[in-house]
Amino acid sequence: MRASHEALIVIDVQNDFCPGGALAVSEGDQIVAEINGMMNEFSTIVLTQDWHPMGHSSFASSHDDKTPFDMIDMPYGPQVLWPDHCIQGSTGAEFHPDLRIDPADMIIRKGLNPAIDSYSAFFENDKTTTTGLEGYLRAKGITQVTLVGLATDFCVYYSAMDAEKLGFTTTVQTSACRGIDMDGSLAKALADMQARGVNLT
Ligand code: VGL
Ligand code: ZN
Repeated sequence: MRASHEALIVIDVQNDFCPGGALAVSEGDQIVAEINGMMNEFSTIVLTQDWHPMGHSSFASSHDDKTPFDMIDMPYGPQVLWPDHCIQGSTGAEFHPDLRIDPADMIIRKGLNPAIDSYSAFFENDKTTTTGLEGYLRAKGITQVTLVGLATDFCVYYSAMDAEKLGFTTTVQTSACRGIDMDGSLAKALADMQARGVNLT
């Protein structure tokens, strides 16, 4: 068992990020068994759930003449445009059916604001709007976090970078993560995390 100041944060293990889903990550489903096993080790477990309203501004379909994986400039900075995914209440937004949900203390939903995407479990992509996760973890005395889930180079990456910036000792267990790898984004994310002091195992 890990110490009580450690938390496991499971990022976006949802149907749409698994094979057959709207924004499928290759082998996204192959991390579920490992994550389920890790849940036995931690006394604090947080799951995140990408949870977009229909017509979300991060969807290519919400913009004229744009296709998935194009970039646009949003008021808060550059933004990748995605296929419609993780729409609130849809099957695609549900957790993978084999993921253990019962041990979770907390489920954080993100990406609800139609105007702002939210990769990180801590802040929306404007880098200021909080999800409340930091306060929750601090209130529970958590100082150390281990992140797993999807996708390594987007939501796991942004969450880990924020966790580290906020002063949590941060580990990404890469064996229990899979990436999208758009234009080398996976290698860049891993290098950035390493440079920042995120532990990769
Ligand atoms: C994610 C793109 C869009 C992720 C979420 O979970 O990594 N990526 N929404
Ligand atoms: Zn999303």
